[in-house]
Amino acid sequence: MNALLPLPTAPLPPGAVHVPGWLTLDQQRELVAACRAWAVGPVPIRHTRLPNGGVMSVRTVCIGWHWQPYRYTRTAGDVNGQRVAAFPDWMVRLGRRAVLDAYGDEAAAAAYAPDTALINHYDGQAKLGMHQDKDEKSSAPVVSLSIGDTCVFRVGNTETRNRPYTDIELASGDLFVFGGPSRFLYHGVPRILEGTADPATGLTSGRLNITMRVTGLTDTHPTP
Ligand code: MD3
Ligand code: FE
Repeated sequence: MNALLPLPTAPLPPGAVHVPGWLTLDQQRELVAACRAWAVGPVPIRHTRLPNGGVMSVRTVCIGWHWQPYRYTRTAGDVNGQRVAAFPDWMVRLGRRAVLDAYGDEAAAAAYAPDTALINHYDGQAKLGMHQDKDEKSSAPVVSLSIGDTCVFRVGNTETRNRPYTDIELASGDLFVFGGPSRFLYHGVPRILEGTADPATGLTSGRLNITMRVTGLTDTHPTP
């Protein structure tokens, strides 16, 4: 019975908001150009090394603050020692519009002050295992923007990296905001749907994901 009907998608947890097609093609093109410049330097995009000796399949470049497992610093001691590029004001404004459109809360949007972004590039084989983002000393929302190939995005729970979770697809131009009770959810990217991108974004292959965050750090109170 009903074998030809799609299964209903489980509702997203409170605080998790998906806005498909939020970015225009022009905005995607501008973001691709900005990310392409940041990928060159001052700290080049690279596969992050993990403390266990492994290497992430995703390539990452950071702006504002540099993330390496499991802390933020201003300089990239695990890459070339340079200070990362500044977090631009235009991206703060984009983050505020994202929070406003996701929650309809003008006060929350005005108060949102992202100071770092992790920019991930996935080739067709790259994956991101289930994890929590908890190196930030703030529970402010994370704003995620996707460009290029569609991916399967796994939205988990706050207790374990295993079930229950829901798989959804994130396509080019989609906005996802994780705030409130969803801020410390386990999540991951089990699969890229290779070749699904519209080349008009300027991205020649793979998937680009930008996550804006609030580190909760200051230069007078950095992590040691
Ligand atoms: C939910 N990136 O960079 S974006 C990451 O597609 C990361 O590159 C994935 O997970 C990517 O840490 C997923 C969506 C996302 C990002 C951060 C979150 C979801 C989140 C933080 C808390 C809860
Ligand atoms: Fe994450």
